[in-house]
This record gives sequence, structure tokens and C-alpha cells, in this order.
Amino acid sequence: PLVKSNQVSIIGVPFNGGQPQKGVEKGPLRLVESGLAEQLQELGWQVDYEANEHIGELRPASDPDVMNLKQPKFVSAVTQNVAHQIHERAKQGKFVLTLGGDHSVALATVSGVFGSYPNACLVWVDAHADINTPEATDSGNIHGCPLSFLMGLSTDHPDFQWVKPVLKSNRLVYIGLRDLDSYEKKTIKSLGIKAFTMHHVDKYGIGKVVDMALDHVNPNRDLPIHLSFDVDALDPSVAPSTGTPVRGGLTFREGHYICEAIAETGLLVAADIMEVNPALEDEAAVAQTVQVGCSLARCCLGETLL
Ligand code: B3U
Ligand code: MN
Ligand code: MN
Repeated sequence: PLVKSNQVSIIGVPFNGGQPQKGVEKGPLRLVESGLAEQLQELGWQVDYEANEHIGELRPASDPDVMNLKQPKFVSAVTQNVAHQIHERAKQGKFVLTLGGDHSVALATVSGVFGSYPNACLVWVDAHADINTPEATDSGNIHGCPLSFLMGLSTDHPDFQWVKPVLKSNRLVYIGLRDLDSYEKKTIKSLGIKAFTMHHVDKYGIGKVVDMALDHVNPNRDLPIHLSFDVDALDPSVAPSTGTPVRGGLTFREGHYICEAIAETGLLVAADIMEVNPALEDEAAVAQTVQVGCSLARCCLGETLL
């Protein structure tokens, strides 16, 4: 395995500034309160946890839209701060498990992880492609844009000059897509980014899809893997408490299979569990979503069925 220790750093990022709905900032604490750290210890990991409760203080007094993007200074300050933290933990040889927070936090996770593992590849599991540019975004929500910054498709936004284009198009693969903007479709095609939509999951089955995804980004199975899992990739019947649910998603087992199969390679160095929003839907739905988030994380850290 590439992670040189049995240590995992849980990085909580209680942040909602990449999208308009309150509540997603409560995701990390709920996942931890439901016992995630103890569950990982049970799997043999030495666990440390950083709650990052201070990040709310990084909100600037004034944060007007810039180039269509909402709250650019807040998103930038938080993600730059957390990127350094993640880089440090990864450099120490720890597995980095980041709990969102909205998916703009991937600016931090990918920057931090690829800072330590420049030859890593990224598996992005999501209903959405999150590759809008400031020019292209209709919503202005930065959680729909992180990959465009990380790939160097958005280089002129003044607030995100710190984001380095660490991600090459042949090192990114998507699984679970089903709700793309037209600019995103064009970009994925023109850059030749490998994408397994729900159509491909239906056609090939999840086992073949994960094999093909890894064959593309990691043909010799020797590169570090970062998995960024937006829980809205799962069907809303499986993970209801999330900001932008889209019907027709991954089943409970398909989602877990992705994590299990990638963990099994021994190459997984970092995982993100994003967009759990405990303020949405009723308490049963929240409990269900939080439990799914915890079990996905456990699978990333080696839990198996037998
Ligand atoms: N592509 C749309 C919708 C969206 C992206 N990510 C989420 N929703 N969660 C946008 O706003 O950029
Ligand atoms: Mn996302
Ligand atoms: Mn999504």
C-alpha cells in the first residue's frame, strides 16, 4: 500500500459557501458523532480528527460576486487554508479522509493530495461533473466548478490564483454522472475526459465500470488514487439528505462497491465524502444519509463484507 502508516487523518470541513443551502456545514460533525472515528479504529486505523471549527472566521466582511461566482473570497480562503492542512497530512504518509461540506472543498482536497502525490489520479463519483468555469456557470455556485480550476480551465479568476492546475485530463475519471450542463458536456468531450455515466453503469454493471475507469486513469495499477465521492451520486432513495438530489442514481451496493474495489487496489491515499446535508429531509432520512456516508468511508479504509 502507498499509505505508509496505519494512520488516517479525518479532516472535517464544515463549509457551505460553495452553494446556497444551509446545513451542509453540519455534515462532518454528524458523521463523526455517529461514530466514524471509532469505526475506523475498529478496522485497525490510528485516527486523528481535525474539526476545523475556525473556518467560519475566514468569511470576509464583504464578498461580492466576481466573474459570476458567488462568495469567491470565502471559498478561496477556506479551501486554501484546508489545502495546506491536507498537504501536510498526506506528506506525513497518512491516509486523508475529508468530510464535507460542499464539493467546492475539493479545491482543497485535490490541491493538497496532488501536492504530495503529483502523479495521482482522481476518481470523481457524482451526479454532476463540477467542471463549470466562471464564464460558463449558470448558478454561480462554486461547488459546480472545482475541477475547472484544478485542471487549469479557469486561470483568470483573481481569487483562485493559488489553485495550481495539478490535474491532467487523462488522470480524471467520472462515475455516476446524470445531470450535466451543456458546457460541461462539451468540455468532457473536447478534452477526452473518461466519464462513466449512469447509462454506462446500466449497460456494463458497476464491476466492469470500475475496472474500465481504473484501466483508463491507472493502467498499470501503480499510481496513487484520490476518490472524491459526492453522496448525490447515490440515488435519492439511498442518500436523501443532500442539496441537489437527482433521481436515477447509484444503488447502495454500487456506491459501496466503488469504494471497496478502489480500496482493494492498495493505491487509495485519500477519500472525500461530500455534500451530506443534515438539515434536509426528516430525521430518518438524515440518519440514513449519515450512515451511508460512514459506511462508504469505512469501505474506503478497507472494510469488506467477509
Ligand atoms: N451543474 C450545476 C448543478 C450542480 C453542480 N453540482 C451540484 N449541482 N451539486 C451547477 O450549479 O454548476
Ligand atoms: Mn459534486
Ligand atoms: Mn453532485
